[in-house]
Amino acid sequence: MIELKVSGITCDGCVRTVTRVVERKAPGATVQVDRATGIVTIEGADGAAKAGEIATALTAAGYDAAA
Ligand SMILES: [Cu+2]
Repeated sequence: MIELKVSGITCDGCVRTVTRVVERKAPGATVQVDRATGIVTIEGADGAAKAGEIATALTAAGYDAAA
């Protein structure tokens, strides 16, 4: 499981965008976005390299992400 702290998730549209970006990087994973805390939980994906790859993709999409 990967857990990322993501900033800039302000509405349901952001939740959908973040979910889509993560799913593209981690096909088949279960993505949960907590809008209040900015915690994104990715079940079915593991490892620091994958976490970094997802964080980079989220940052490119406009959402600062830290593993
Ligand atoms: Cu939004």
